[in-house]
This record gives sequence, C-alpha cells and structure tokens, in this order.
Amino acid sequence: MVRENMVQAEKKKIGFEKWWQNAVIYQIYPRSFQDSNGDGIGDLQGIISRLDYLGTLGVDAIWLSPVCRSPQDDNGYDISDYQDIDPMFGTLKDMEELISEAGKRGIRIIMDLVLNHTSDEHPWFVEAKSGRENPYHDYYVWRDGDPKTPPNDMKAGFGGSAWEWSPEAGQYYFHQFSAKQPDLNWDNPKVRQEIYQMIRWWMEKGVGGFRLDVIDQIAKVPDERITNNGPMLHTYIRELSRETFQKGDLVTVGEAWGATPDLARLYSSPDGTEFSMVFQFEHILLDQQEGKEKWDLAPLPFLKLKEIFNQWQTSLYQCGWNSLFWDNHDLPRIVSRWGDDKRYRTESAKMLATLLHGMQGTPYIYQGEELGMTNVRYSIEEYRDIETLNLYRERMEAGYEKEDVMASVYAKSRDNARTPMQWDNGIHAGFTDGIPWMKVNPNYQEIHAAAQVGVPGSVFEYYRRLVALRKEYPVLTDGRFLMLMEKDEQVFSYLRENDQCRMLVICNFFGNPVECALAEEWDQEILLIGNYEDREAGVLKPYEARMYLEKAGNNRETVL
Ligand code: TEU
Ligand code: CA
Repeated sequence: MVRENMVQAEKKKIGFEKWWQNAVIYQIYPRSFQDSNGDGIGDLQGIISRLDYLGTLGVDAIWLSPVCRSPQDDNGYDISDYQDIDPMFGTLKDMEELISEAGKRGIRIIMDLVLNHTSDEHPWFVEAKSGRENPYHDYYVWRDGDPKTPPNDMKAGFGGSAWEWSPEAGQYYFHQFSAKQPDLNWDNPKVRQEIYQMIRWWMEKGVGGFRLDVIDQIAKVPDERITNNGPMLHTYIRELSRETFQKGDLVTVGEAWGATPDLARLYSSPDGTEFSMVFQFEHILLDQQEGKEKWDLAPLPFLKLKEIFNQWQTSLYQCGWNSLFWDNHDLPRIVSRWGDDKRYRTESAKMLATLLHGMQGTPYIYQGEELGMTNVRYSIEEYRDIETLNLYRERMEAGYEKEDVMASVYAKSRDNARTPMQWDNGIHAGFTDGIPWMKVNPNYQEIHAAAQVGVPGSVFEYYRRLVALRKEYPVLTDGRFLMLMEKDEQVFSYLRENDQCRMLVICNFFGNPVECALAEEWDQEILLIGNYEDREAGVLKPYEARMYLEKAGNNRETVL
C-alpha cells in the first residue's frame, strides 16, 4: 500500500496521474462498425454487441463519431439535435445502455461534439434564417450583400464559396464546410451558454469524455479571413472547459488542424484549463505538395516525419500531452499510405503500430487499424463522402485527367476509412445481413477479425500486446523521449527513459533490409515485442520493428 501511495505521489508530482495518460482510445465510425437491424447502417446496438471484442483488445475508452440527430449531409457532422440520437443509430435508451455496458467492461464512452456549426435543419437555424429580428438570428454569422456577390472570396472546406445566400433572410450566412453546415456565432454568449448546458446534460448521462470537432475554428473572424486560431479562441475554450469539463473526470481532445507545439502547450496544459490534448496534423500533411491540397500527392519526406515527431514529443514533455494517431475517419488507412498493403501488409502494419505506441501520449486505434485493414479502389459511383464527390466533380469540370483525379481519390479519400468493418468472411464481412450503405472492401475474405482474434502472429494480437505493454511499463507513460539516428534515411529509432528503466524502439520504415548496429547492440537486452519470429544479427528486415527493455544495471552508454 505504501509503495502504491509513493508511486501515486510521484506521478502527481510530475503530472501523470490522469487516467487518460495511461489509456488507449479506440475510435468507432458508428455507420460502418456493426449493423444490428439489417438496414445496412451500423448502429448503437451493433456496437454493444461488439464490446467484448473491444474488451479483448484492452482499450480504455471508445470515441464515437457523431450519432446525434442529423440529415447526414456530412455523415452526422451536421447536427440538427444535440440531445437526441438519430433514429438510424438507435435511441437515447440505446446510448444509455451503451454507456452502462461499456462501463461494466471498464470502457468509457467519448462523444464527438460538433460545436463549430450545426445542420441547417437545426431548429436554431430554421428560426435564425426567418428574419433579422428573430432571437436566434445572431446564433449564426450573417452578412448583407447582393445575391450575386458574396462578402468576400473565402472558400468552404468542401468546395465553393464559404458564403451561402439565404433568400428567406435576404442575407449571406457563413459556412466553413458544406452549405448545410452553417457556422455558429461563438461571439454570442447565448450560443455559448446553450452549448455548455447541452454538454453538462451529456456529462450527467455518464459520458466519459468529448472529442471537439474543428475546435480551433470556432473563433472565426470572416471579415479578416480568419478561420482558425482566432483572437478569442482560448478565451472561449477556457470558458467552455470551466463551465463543463472541469466539473468531471473527463478526457477531452480537440481537433486542431492549425495546432503548433506552442499552441498545444496551451491546449493541453497540465493545469487542466483547456483540454486533455489535441489532435494535431503536422505529420498528416507531409505527403502533399507544398501549399496545395491533400489531393496533390507527394512522397513522404521521412527525415521530416522524424523531425516533427521529435519536436512534438520533446515540446510537450512534462508541460502538455500528445495524442498519438495515424488513422481516423477522415484519413486514408496508414498501412496503405506509409506501409505496404501488398507484400508486407502485416509486417508494416505492426511496425507502424510499434512506432506510435512506444511514444509518449495517448494512442488512438481507428476501427480496423488493429486488423491491418487497407484502402480501397472503387469506381467513383461507389464513393459516398461529400468531400470526395465534390473534389471529383470540381476537378473533372476543371479539365483534370480522370486517372489523375482517381489516383488522388484512391490515395486520400475519407471513404478509405469508412468502408464497413471486416468481422468475418461471411456475406458483407459480417457487418450487415442487409445491403451495406457502402461496399465492403473486397479483401475482407483475407482480412477480418475472426481470422485474427486469438491467433498468434496476427495484427490484432500484436495491437493487443502493445496495449498491454502500456499498462505494464510506466516508462511508456512517463518516460522522456530521446530521438536516435536522426539523420538515418531508413531507420526510425528512439529511447524512452525514466529513473527506473530505459526502452529502445527501433524500426525499419521501409521494405528493403538494412544493416543496423544499434539493433545488434541492443539485441542482448529484453525484447518486449517484435514483428519477426527470428532476428538476423545486425540487420533489420523489411519493415522490422523491435521494442527492447534494457536489463537492470546495464546502463549502456548509447550515443544520443
Ligand atoms: O474535420 C475537419 C476537417 O477539416 C476535415 O474535414 C479535413 O479538412 C478533411 O477531412 C481533410 O481531408 C472534421 C471532421 O473530422 C470531419 O469528418 C467533418 O467533415 C468536418 O470536421 C466538418 O465537421
Ligand atoms: Ca442499422
């Protein structure tokens, strides 16, 4: 008992006592996870039926992409009622059952809060557009003008102008995403108070945390073309946190495409005044042409990737907290993107997982990532995502070659992550016994959970071990990160150390074998996990990954 108290006291001193600092979080895209009623769309009862699978994986929390009422223009990121569940996913009772059933397995439920905008079918907007005198009018961002000349040339995230003319209101309204997603006016204190009341309502239902959609865009100043990092941003975030999150023991993660390490020290300050952490995207933006869009492909600059991870790991050490992710519902699947989804699919999936899960922060596993699920190459008619379909239409109208546009879609479409979860080799991969809302990846016969759970050597069992290691070794939570071999063009290696022990993570990031003295040097230490049965002295095989624990007392002198 004394030792446990001492360890807790030690953690408190350097700020590692939060449950989510030793947690692994699993993201579910409900529409594609498990259908329970044969309508071809995933739902809450489907998730409940798969909780034991997630318990086996060992995750501590589940982040649900939005399940609130929505016309589904952007697959639920256009909310029309924040306090009701969309019938396609189930009911509030189903949500309460999910929170309770997950809780029995030690799993918290994290909801996705879309606070930058609502659906244009939200009652607030229906009222707001009815006229300037309406008390809800200022819940949104309106500008005068003539129907043919938008207030300025700002563009929306899904193509076209960021200004939409409302004939009813006789004004333009601002939308950073689709025209069916009008931006909320956070400068209006009534908007903020309505939002805080809604969040507290979900907290009372036992929700264990929140993911905050595009939260760094809420303090927009359209007249100055400011979208993210607006002047009032941290004022609003601190008020939001004070009025809601700080009243519970929640994990909160803000989506911040414009985050830098300096800003992240504010967002994830250990004083708890803003969020637990943010999703930052510097590594995600690397394989696109400078100053262009994600569709304008470029090879991954490997040394830059190492530099960015090194910067984020060292910048937030003991003064903030990192999220750790490769995949989410907006991103292509990492094994296809930066691994090899053909010849070395399982090796590269495991290598990428080792690299990420050895770092300091909270790792996120996106549904199917733990199976090594891959991107797809569909005909354009088989895609569903508004962003992809708008891109295709815009670039074909602009005269791009179809094969170039499709190459961009294959590489970066958000639908790569949204094909149905592959459970078994039955019809539609066990996702539904109806017609799936989107085609199942044809490779489900080879890649599915039933062939991996409990099967030694599978990607699933590898992820399960990585999750367990985080529980077993506090150094993975509190250890300092030290990058090694910074200039090496093929190997990604780093140390984790605290005053109890040291670990080495060493990965060959590519598909050709490489000689590596450091791997040989550490091969006399304890191998905690690796993605090859046999190791060759001094050589890392294609996509080979190893995590070593230094034997007590060895204190080898490793050149940093
Ligand atoms: O995404 C924010 C966002 O900017 C992404 O749309 C990103 O720009 C794009 O996916 C890159 O290709 C959040 C949600 O994660 C996304 O699903 C929503 O579509 C978007 O906000 C609007 O709510
Ligand atoms: Ca369903």
